[in-house]
Amino acid sequence: MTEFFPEVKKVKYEGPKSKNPLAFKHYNPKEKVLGKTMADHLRFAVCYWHSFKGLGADQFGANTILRSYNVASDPMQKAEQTMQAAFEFFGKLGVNYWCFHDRDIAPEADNLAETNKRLDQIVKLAKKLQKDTGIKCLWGTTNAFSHPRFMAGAGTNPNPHVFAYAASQIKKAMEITKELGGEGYVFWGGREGYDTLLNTDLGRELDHMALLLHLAVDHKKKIGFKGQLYIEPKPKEPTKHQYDFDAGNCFAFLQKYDLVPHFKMNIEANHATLAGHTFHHELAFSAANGILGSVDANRGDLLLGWDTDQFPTDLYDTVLAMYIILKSGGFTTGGLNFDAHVRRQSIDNVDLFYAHVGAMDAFARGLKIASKMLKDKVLDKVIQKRYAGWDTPLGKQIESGKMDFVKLEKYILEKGEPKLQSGRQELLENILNEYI
Ligand code: XLS
Ligand code: CA
Ligand code: CA
Repeated sequence: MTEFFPEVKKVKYEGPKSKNPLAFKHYNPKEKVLGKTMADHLRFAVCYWHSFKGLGADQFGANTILRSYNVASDPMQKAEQTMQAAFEFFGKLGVNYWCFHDRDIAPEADNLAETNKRLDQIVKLAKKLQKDTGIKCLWGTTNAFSHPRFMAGAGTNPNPHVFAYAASQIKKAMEITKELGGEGYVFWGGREGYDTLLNTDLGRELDHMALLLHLAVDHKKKIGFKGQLYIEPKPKEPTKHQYDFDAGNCFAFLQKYDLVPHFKMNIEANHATLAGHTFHHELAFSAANGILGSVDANRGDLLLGWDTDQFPTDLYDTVLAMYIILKSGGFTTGGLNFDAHVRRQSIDNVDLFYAHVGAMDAFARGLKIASKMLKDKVLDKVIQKRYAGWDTPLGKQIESGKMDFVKLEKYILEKGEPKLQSGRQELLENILNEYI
C-alpha cells in the first residue's frame, strides 16, 4: 500500500529524557493516572478538516502545503487516498479517535442524491480502515456553512428551502456517523447568526434553530443512533454575531427550547477566548451545569482577534482544563479533538506530526499535574475554607430557604459588619506554578 507519510514511523513514548522530537516525553498511553490509562482519560482525536483538507490557504493566498494524497484529478480517487493517508497518520501517531465533517470526507456532487452516493462510497472505506486499525470515530458533523446556499445560515436561513437542505444534510451525516460507530455528533452553528440586524428577524431565527435541533433529536431516535449530541459555542466568525455565543448562551437556549436532556457542550479553547472568556471558564461553567461533553483542543492568539486554531501548547491551559475535566468525572463519550492546523509556513509532512506530538504531550502533562493537584486537594482545601461560612447555622438557613429579607435584616442589625477574609489569589497562583 502507498505510504503517504514515509518520513515518520510509529511515534512512541520514550520518556522525559528523550531528545527525539518525534517521540512522546509525557504521553504514555498505557500509564495509569488516578486508576485509568492516559489513553482513556485523554481520548485524543485528530480532526479531518484541518489536518488533511487544510493545506495552508488563507484569505490572502493559495495553498502552500503539498501532500501526496492530494494529487489525483478524479475527486473520488483523491477522497479515497486522503482517507487512506488519514488512517496512516492516526496509526503512526497512536490516537484512538478521529472527527470529520461530511464534506471533508467526500466532495459535493451536482445534486444531493449523487453527493450521498459519494458519502456511502467513502464511508465504506472508512469503516474498513476503522476495522483494520481499531481507530474509532469520536464524532461526526455537517458542513452546512461552506456552500453558497448557506451564506445566510442553515437552520436560521430566511428561506425554508435552505432549511430543508440543511435538514437533509444533517439527516445523512447523522446516518453515516451512526454507520461509523461515532460516539457523538456535533452542531457547530456555521453561519447561524447575523451580519446585520437591519435584515434579520432574530427571534424567528432562534425558533427555527431550535426546531432543526428538535428534528435532529427525533431522527436520532428514529435511526437508533446512540451517540451524544453536542453544541459547540462560538461568539463570532464567520458571522458578526453567532447565536451559540458561549456556553452560558447555549445553556439558556437549550433550556428555553426544552433541549437540555439531549445536548452537551463541545467546548473549543479558541472560541472561549473569542467570547472574552478563558478556556477554563467555559469548561467550569459547563461542568457546573452538567453539560460538559467534549473538547476541541486548540489555542488562539490573544493578540489576534480571530480563530487562529493553533495547536495547544500552553501548560496553564492544559493543566486547568484537565483539572476541571477530572473533577467533573472525566470524559464519557467526549474526548480531546485537535481542532487545530499547522501554520501556513509549516509545509512539511513532519510538521503535522510535531504539532500533534507536542499537543498530546502538553495534555499528558496537564493530566499528570492536575491529578497531583486533585490528590493533594490544594485548591479544594482553600475553597472549602473560603466557603466555610455556608456550613454554619446562618449559611445553612439561607441555603435551605428558611430566611427571608426581614430575617436577614434582623441578623445584620444584631451582628453588624461581616469579618473580611483574603482571597489569597497570589498565593494560589504561586502554588499552581509550583505544580507546573
Ligand atoms: C469552526 C469550528 C468547526 C467545528 C466543527 O470554527 O471550530 O470546525 O468544530 O464544525
Ligand atoms: Ca471546533
Ligand atoms: Ca475554531
